[in-house]
Amino acid sequence: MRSLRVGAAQLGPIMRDTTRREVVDRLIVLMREANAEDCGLVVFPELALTTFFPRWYLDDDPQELDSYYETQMPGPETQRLFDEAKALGIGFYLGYAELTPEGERYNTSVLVDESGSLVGKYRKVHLPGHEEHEPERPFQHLERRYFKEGPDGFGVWEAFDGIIGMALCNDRRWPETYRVMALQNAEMILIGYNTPMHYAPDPSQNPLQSFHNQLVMQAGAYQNGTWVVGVAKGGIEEGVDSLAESVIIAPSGQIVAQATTTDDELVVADCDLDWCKHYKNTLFDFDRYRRPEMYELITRPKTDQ
Ligand code: ING
Repeated sequence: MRSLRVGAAQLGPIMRDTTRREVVDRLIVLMREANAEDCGLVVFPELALTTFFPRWYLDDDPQELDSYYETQMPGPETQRLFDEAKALGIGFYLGYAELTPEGERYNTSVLVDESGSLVGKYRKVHLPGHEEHEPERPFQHLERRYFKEGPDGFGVWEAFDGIIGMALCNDRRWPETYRVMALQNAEMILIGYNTPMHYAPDPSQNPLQSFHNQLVMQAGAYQNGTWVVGVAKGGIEEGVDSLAESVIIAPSGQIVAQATTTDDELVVADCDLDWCKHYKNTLFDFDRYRRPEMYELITRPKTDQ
């Protein structure tokens, strides 16, 4: 049985003046805890190195804006996280803000295997929020101003004796995210998130944040026969209350482990990657029901009606 013990490493708030060093210290504490519980993989949140800076309009302080991005991964502040992982023989997923040498800015995650090698990189496709400063909002959500949409779509990588996919936050709300990776045989999809409880465009959704969070990831897992690991940066961060409830979900759609605090918390589960076959070889047998010509037939616009 291909069993992978996964640690979902939820983070509590990271404040504006929290240093990278303080954050990496917290990540290493969680990584060591995961190692002590024999995890092979530890999953950190989206934008795990800094406060969720898209909540502010920062054009008047470009230096502060740039301070939230990493120009190297690993870089001077994160090398010791990679070193610790290699020393412990544990892999990890890390979300962070990426500034490329060409000056492109992405909301990015990397997958690092147990040998400390960088296996894969993903750049967020679904950027929520808005492009221009909207001062009437209680807080901004300027991901569409501070990041560019990832140009590569969704990929999967062979690692941890399985096929691992990556996504970020808003991606988890879109069914295509899971399906595109499942069509590449994903067996586990890792998703870090920062989700404010208040959704300014439609506050009627506020009381449903927890429900929607579970709904989309449980459906994504079940309808694609894949594990889904959702990891929050939660709690009240610079006055904004963000959803925690990090979760590990089986290919059946069942929640097998969930965070109970809004702070740094490790959630551990043994994930049998062969469980995926129970769904990929029966109900959701894509070779049988999603042959390309069937897909084309189903998705073709119905012009003849
Ligand atoms: N955050 C949020 C998310 O999709 C959001 C944006 C908040 C959408 C609240 C809906 C409700 O979870 C990110 N970073 O994508």
